[in-house]
Amino acid sequence: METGLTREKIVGMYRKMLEIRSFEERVFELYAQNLVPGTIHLYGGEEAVAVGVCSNLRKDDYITSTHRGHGHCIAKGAEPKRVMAEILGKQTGYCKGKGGSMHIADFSVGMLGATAVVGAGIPIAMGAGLSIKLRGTDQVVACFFGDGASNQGTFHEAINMAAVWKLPVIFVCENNLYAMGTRQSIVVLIGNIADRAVAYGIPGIAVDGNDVLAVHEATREAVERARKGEGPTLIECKTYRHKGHSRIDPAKYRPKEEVEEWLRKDPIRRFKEKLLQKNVLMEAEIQQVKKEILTEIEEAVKFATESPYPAPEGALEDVYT
Ligand SMILES: Cc1ncc(C[n+]2csc(CCOP(=O)(O)OP(=O)(O)O)c2C)c(N)n1
Ligand SMILES: [Mg+2]
Repeated sequence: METGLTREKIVGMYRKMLEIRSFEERVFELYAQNLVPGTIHLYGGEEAVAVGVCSNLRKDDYITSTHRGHGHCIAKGAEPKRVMAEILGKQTGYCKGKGGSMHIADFSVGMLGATAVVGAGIPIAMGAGLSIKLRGTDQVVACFFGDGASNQGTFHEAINMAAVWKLPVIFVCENNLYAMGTRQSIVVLIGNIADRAVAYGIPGIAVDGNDVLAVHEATREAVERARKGEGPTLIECKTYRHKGHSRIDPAKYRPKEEVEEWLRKDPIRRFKEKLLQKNVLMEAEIQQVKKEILTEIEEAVKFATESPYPAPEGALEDVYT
């Protein structure tokens, strides 16, 4: 394949997408068994975005995430077993079980945190970008948010400020066509959210968010610009969530044909077919990768289910730092 990427890198990207998908399928089962406190927002169908973006980042780069953040965490290098423990509300989770599915942070890999407040991660990413600029390092921040979040005031304020100060931020809009049950086309009249970049004087690019290599390439250029001090980029990734907004949403507002069309564009299956066709991977290797992932995830489930819940006495710890 003409990608300029090593085979190891490409296989790693496939593996990461499959890991996120399998991880969440297991989370869904645990939810059905009543083992997950609160709700969950599954990322299934959007894996190429997190992986295409994060495969360009170093460990010391940062990301900010959303309510749909399991995939972002794992793509940035968080350990699945500690993500799983957090989702199950256990003491061994990244936030000692006090954050749960929507509030996972792992500073050790630059994951600055998920937030349930739509659009709240955008100014946080801008602030992290400012800290990088003031410290004079060549780190970057990737900021994930949805199409719905792009209609929040924070989008305008933070992107404009990042543009003016030429901050090293890659704004990644995951356009999955819906904000809860609201179809994007009835609340936004332009075809590409990326076109809004013009208003801030920065590059804006819309890519096929179900093509991990396309996301990777768009991000590679944006990261290069950011590291050189040339400022932010807005990347819109066109994608689709396979399931409803959250676990209680059967997503009846979506036409059947639309769902079927996007299922055919499944990013993992598409990438697998490409890899097989170009002889980058053989079917037996794919089976091996699957086996390894399933083993790893079962270990994560065991770790999480066997871990204790946090002690009530610790409820007020870590509230202020
Ligand atoms: C400030 C704020 N308003 C409303 C909500 C309720 N809410 C949670 S998720 C969501 C939709 C977000 O849509 P989008 O940004 O497209 O992300 P997606 O769920 O599609 O990934 C809404 C309205 C919220 N959590 N925060
Ligand atoms: Mg959306």
